[in-house]
Amino acid sequence: MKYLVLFGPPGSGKGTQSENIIKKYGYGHISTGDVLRAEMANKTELGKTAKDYIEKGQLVPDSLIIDMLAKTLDGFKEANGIIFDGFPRTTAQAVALKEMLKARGADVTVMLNLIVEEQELITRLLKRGETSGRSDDNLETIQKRLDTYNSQTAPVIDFYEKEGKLANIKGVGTIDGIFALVCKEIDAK
Ligand code: B4P
Repeated sequence: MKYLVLFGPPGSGKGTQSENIIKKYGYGHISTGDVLRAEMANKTELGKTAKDYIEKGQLVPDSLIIDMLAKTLDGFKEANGIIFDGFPRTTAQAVALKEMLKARGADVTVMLNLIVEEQELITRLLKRGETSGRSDDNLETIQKRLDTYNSQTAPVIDFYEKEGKLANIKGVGTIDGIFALVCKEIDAK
């Protein structure tokens, strides 16, 4: 069973590449962003709390995310592999994931780090905002999300580098071309 961490700044293509991985490998998929948006749409307590953070371009507190993930993880007992999409986003989340998997006799297989420069990210997210209806896909919030990424999320790269799990992938080019690089890394593990 492979455990993939799909990582990168907002708009780097984590959700896009996850769809391709699911189609080809049939892995289970946990997108913390998707789960939070579903909670927001259903107006649950978690959704209402998350909305305040997401609309400010901030991260939802670690304790809420870790609790939410632990509940979701146990739903995937029969999968061939699992993709963590948009999680972990802080070093505390990375440590919690390591502990959660260790308790199941497992560990992260590889962290796929999609590298895309900032101007391209802004262009993509503004374009997505034209149709996504997402309240965080506007220029002001995108810039805050990028700042949050640089200060709180980018250090997670060092965590996985020290673990010997980091695979850097150029996230610019055609979606199929990037997917070929992603597959190469998955198949090598
Ligand atoms: P997420 O839902 O994870 O979303 P994202 O980072 O905005 O986007 P992603 O990288 O998946 O980009 P996509 O494939 O769609 O997070 C949203 C918010 O939720 C966060 O800001 C945070 O507040 C909260 N949150 C989520 N997880 C959390 C956690 N663990 N802890 C705390 N808070 C958390 O691609 C973007 C666009 O680019 C798409 O329109 C796509 O079509 C396009 N695109 C993709 N690949 C392309 C390519 N190669 N060329 C051109 N365009 C491309």
